[in-house]
Amino acid sequence: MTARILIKNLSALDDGPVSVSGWVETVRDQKKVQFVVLRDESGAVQLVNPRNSDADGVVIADEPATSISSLSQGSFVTVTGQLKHDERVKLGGIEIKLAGLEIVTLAIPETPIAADSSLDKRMDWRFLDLRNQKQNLIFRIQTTFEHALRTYWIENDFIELHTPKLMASASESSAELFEVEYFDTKAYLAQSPQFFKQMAQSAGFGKMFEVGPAFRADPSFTSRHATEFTSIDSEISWIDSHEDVMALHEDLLVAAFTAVRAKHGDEVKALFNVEVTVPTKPFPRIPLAEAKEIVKQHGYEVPRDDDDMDPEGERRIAAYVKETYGHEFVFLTDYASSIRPFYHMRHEGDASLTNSYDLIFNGTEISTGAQREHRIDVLVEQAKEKGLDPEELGEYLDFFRYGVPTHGGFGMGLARVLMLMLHQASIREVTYLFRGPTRLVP
Ligand code: AMO
Repeated sequence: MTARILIKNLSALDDGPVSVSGWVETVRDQKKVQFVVLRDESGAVQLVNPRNSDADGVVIADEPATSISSLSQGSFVTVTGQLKHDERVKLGGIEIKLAGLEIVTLAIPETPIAADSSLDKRMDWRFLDLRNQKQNLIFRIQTTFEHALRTYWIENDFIELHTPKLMASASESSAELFEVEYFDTKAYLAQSPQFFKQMAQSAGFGKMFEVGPAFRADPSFTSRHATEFTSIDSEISWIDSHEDVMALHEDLLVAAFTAVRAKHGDEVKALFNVEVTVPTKPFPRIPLAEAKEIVKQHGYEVPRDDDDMDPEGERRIAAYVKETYGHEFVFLTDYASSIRPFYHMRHEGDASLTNSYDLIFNGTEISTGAQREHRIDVLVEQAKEKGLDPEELGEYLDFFRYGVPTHGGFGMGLARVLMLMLHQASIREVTYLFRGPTRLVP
């Protein structure tokens, strides 16, 4: 295989012979001249083929003219020709005068989706939907984002782990749990690496991270829930409180947003009309009770007083933070113990509150983090209080019985971050292949 020239790199070449590959976006098959717009993952270029005529001026059916006439939108081709810089060409100021055209595969002419197709229809034909430039950019941004997180983790001595996704019990709550047959017993799909990332602390790993799948049997059809999503998890030992987890979280997001802005900021502006802003540290922090009070003063009452912030409340507090501090992120802290899992550490002296937070970005939750309870007696009490049978927690409790440092961490939905960064209306737009209650294909 010879090295392929990406279309975006053509403009840096001098006029002369080139060969490029891609798929056909449009064909204008005119009598005297044929135009093809060819696209690859990096951009598009115009191909031109002036048609030959005989002595009487009758157009001849020669090559590559005949092949061009047979081209349908979406066909994959490799072309050779003469690259020419010409300022008059609207598409990038270059064109390729065709010498040869090899049709690799001809596409069925009727494309099943169009730009105005419904989201669901586009999901049915996801591989065609993804040929669009904006979609392509989303996944390049995802790559840069993850790479920057990994660079941070690796430079700071974190260990990357791949924890099992088949489990003997629930990892978050018995609701939203997928059960699978496992030989002559049952297994459950991991809702989070929660227990195993805590185990790494007892194993003496100090600092760990994982980017991997998480499953939730959530039957809802909201724009921010999927039944399978990529979870970004990190857990660290020897913390004083959830403040240390938030500081790590800030560092990671600053590193990742810096990388995305540097590499894709201009393209994001051009294609999505969105400015990628690198957040400043420290991110604003507001205790949850105070946040509810603020939105109430601004005319919105969160439905149930003892409950979590609802989506409208999240939007309202984010709008307040944006206006007051000019920040797109806010940590809501000190959640009530009643709405947090048993493994969250509670405040010293006030067991009704936890050392925990949710991170809101552009109006929606992207993450939950906390200091974990590491004292076995307190942990068992908290589990019992939540109606959990310590027996069922099995070896999870052993991690604490055999010694564990103070620790904490967070879980963050990758698609949530991308959706909010790019101001997309649905998590489906930024998930390569979305899984929901009624979607298992493609
Ligand atoms: P939590 O359940 O809040 O916490 O999940 C953490 C983050 O994961 C993302 N997320 C989802 N994304 C898409 N679809 C879903 N159905 C979905 N559910 C969750 C969100 C959410 O903020 N173990 C804890 C984390 C921890 O304490 O370390 C946990 O899983 O972005």
